[in-house]
Amino acid sequence: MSFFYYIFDLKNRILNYLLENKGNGKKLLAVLIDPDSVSDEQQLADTCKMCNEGNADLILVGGSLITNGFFEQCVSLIKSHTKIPVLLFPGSVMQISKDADAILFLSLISGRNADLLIGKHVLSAPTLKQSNLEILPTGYMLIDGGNITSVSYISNTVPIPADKSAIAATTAMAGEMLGLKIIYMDAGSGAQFPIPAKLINAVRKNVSAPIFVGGGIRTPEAAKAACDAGADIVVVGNAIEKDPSLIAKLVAAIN
Ligand code: 1GP
Repeated sequence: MSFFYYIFDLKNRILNYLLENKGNGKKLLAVLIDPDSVSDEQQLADTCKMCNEGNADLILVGGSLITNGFFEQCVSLIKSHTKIPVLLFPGSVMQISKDADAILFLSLISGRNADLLIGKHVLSAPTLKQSNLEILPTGYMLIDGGNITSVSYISNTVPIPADKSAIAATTAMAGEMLGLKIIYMDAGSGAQFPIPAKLINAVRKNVSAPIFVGGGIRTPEAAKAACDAGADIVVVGNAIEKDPSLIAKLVAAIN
């Protein structure tokens, strides 16, 4: 490997990690930490410990609405407790921390809210350019999970109906054609139902980008079903907040 390739490789460290695991058929677990749900530093340290012991692959940090002003401190504390890559999953332009490894640079392609397709990106671009964060251009797609979630309310967009696989597939295809490197399908945190296998599979058949699937996944069986349908990375937040010992069971189930 040439020196220049090596430099290029470092710049795309997380994307290459996702692509490599996708190529090897290894499924990944991403634990979502919502700073608003963290009550104190000890709870955060305990969650990180469970991520380490349970062999979680990625940690996502973010939330639709953060009211406790704990975001920056939360990211730096997580980094001090674990070597697992930390990816920002921002609900707003205020959720940027230079301490993370990468940012899911989300374009909400299931919606028609111009601000979330390009507007917020313009505002955050100068800050991101100056940071060392790896930028992961991500097509973010909300899928109806049976209830109105914070993300659909705050984003002021209508999710794709869960039985409209063709709409989801063509939306993901268009996102990939626009150059987005990752597709993230989300039923929203606390969704009543996770995204159906049929819809995940329709997207899988039509895009080669790594696919994140999250929202309403509460059991190892549901995580495995998402992976069997074509997800490369499953994201679990709420269920792990309630029972961090689930991490190890989720990792065991998907591989
Ligand atoms: C939400 O995909 C994540 O954006 C995780 O959802 O909290 O329901 O696991 P849950």
